[in-house]
Amino acid sequence: MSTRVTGAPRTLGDGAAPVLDVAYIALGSNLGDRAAHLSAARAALAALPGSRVIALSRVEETAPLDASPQEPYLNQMIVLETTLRPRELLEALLEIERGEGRVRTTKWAPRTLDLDIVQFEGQTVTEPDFVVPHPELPNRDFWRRELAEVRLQR
Ligand code: A4P
Ligand code: MG
Repeated sequence: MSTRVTGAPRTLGDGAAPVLDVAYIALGSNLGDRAAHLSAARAALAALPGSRVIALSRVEETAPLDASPQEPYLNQMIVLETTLRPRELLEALLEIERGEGRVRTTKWAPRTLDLDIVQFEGQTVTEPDFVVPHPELPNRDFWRRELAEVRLQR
């Protein structure tokens, strides 16, 4: 699997240090070898250009939020320091999902790998197809628990 993101690192000006964002990324899987999909996602995130994993929560098993019968999820939160712009990061996450065989069918369908940007430190995104903080954050106890866990490591 390979992930390619184009574009030079952002800088504040000539010779200035690159602009670093801190992104809180939720990993989820409830299809196939769930642990292997999360493991591949961790490796792919760590290998993104201009990026470094600075904290990660434990992997936890959670009951599916959907009322329809589904397998339980493995969930984990990762904190990524990155020079990628928010949109570049989202594109990279979608490519990592595809690399793990993610096929989009219906909303909330079982998935090999789901990568959601839950929060950025110090910035919000409100675009038609891209919203950060993730609108579901208030409704997901496991994300809030994992956020608390990774914040203790910072
Ligand atoms: N998108 C918009 N904002 C964001 C963001 N902050 N981060 C867009 C990532 N993507 C964002 O996502 C659809 C589109 O959302 C993306 O292409 C991107 O442009 P999707 O993953 O194709 O759709 P989805 O996952 O079926 O729907 P949605 O609403 O994204 O669902 P979620 O929030 O991903 O939740 N139960 C348990 N226990 N654990 C889980 O992790 N996850 C889901 C899916 C359902 N039930 C779960 C869990
Ligand atoms: Mg998603």
